[in-house]
Amino acid sequence: MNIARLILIFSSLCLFSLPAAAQIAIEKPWARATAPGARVAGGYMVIRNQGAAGDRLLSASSPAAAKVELHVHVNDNGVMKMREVPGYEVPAKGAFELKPGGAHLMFVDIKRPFKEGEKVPVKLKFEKAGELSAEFHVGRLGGSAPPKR
Ligand SMILES: [Cu+2]
Repeated sequence: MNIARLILIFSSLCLFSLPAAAQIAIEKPWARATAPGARVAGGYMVIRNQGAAGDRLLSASSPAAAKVELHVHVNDNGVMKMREVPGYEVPAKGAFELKPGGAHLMFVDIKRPFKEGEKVPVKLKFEKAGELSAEFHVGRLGGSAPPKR
């Protein structure tokens, strides 16, 4: 066995031992500030998958809310409605975007209002990448883009 072949074997071993979490990046996680008395809040981000295999966001949780659901907006006879879904598919070498009016994390029964400038910790559980943590920066009430940071 020559050296070049040995190096090839070692480098492919290294590739396989790369933790799957390194393949998933959470970009610009943010949430909307809430109106007084609101029980829910929306969270948004771009989930980028640098890996060669697709992954799936299975669930999310946060100490700031009783639960965090994965929601999408669907057009039901001309009326936009939110619906909970069991996961978001993140394609290989691709991305899945959560944004106002589209897919979003729904913080349900928030413990206190989300105030602009705060950060909300969230744990995201992926089928392959496992658990990742992200800090959602709270932007304006009704804002449509991530806050500047
Ligand atoms: Cu929702």
